[in-house]
Amino acid sequence: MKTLLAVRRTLAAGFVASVALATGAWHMFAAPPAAAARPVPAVPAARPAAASAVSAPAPSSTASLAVALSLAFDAGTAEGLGHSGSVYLRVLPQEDAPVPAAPGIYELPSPSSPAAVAVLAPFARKVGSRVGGYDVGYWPGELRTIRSSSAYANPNGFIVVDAEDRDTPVSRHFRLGDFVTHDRQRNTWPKVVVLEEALLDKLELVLADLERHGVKADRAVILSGFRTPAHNLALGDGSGRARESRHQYGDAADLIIDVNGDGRMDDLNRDGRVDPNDVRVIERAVNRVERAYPDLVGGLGLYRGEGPAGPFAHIDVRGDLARWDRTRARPAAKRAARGGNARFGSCTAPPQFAALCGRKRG
Ligand SMILES: [Ca+2]
Ligand SMILES: [Ca+2]
Ligand SMILES: [Zn+2]
Repeated sequence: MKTLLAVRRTLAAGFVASVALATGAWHMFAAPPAAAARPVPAVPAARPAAASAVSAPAPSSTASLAVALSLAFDAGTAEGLGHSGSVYLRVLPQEDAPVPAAPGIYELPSPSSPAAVAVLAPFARKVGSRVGGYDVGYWPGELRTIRSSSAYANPNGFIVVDAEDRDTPVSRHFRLGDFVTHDRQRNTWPKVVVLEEALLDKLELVLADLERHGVKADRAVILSGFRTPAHNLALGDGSGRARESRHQYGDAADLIIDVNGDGRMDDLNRDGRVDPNDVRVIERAVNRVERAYPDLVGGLGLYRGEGPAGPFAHIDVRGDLARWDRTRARPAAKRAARGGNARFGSCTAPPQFAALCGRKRG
């Protein structure tokens, strides 16, 4: 369990390190191989300055680690990453880090929006069903229960999330804690999360699109983000396809728009009722976003919602267009008997979406 502990380092400001020293908490900042045992100097935020700094021969101090990771974040603008410019988290496989860096969340200095780099713990850190002390189960690719396809390959690594990392902003509207699995290991830290930047980008684009179309969408609630295979299997999803759920791959989220903060989907179409027609407002936004950004194409599921949150939408970025509708009350068994989705080439959708499948690009 110790192997994954204490990987959070806040490199943004020297004073944080100073406070850590003053309070004797420096050990919390697990020393990477070459970390200097000194307060971390403030790191220049400007990317042009960082460019020259990183070409220096020895990227061995904690400061140059921060500089190098700032480069890895490189938004190119003062805003965040992605088409939306609203993604604040760079997910970085450990082998792609510009300098040796321990897995963890590195918050970076940023002149405007928040910025953080998550250096992944390699998938090989998983031993049996566990990563450290956290039980995740087995991915379909490990069990070979699924056709081999890159979309269903095992994740290449894990974001290690300690309790205090939950508040790290990952995009304009979401924090890292929104995506952790809601399972029985409530007090087990660190947890691991799989989360794709493209999902965050798509969610932000959908919210922005809704706002542009006059729908208040400044607050969304993720009902379910990443799900460990163990938790996913325990839940099932009523469609018999739980084993393949994109939630295990960090590119799916179930969400509601909840600007009024009552924990229930808002009346998005303003007809005085909260019902599946409100999820269809999200559906239209997702369709527009996918037309504008074909690289973010993926699944959209509409759910009637039996819980207190009411109807909700599943959105993912699996790479193939998929659509399904669970807004009509129908027992799962009957639903299965009727066949549900049909396949159109590599596209899976109810028959009424066949035209959309035909429009699929890239
Ligand atoms: Ca609400
Ligand atoms: Ca409504
Ligand atoms: Zn879902």
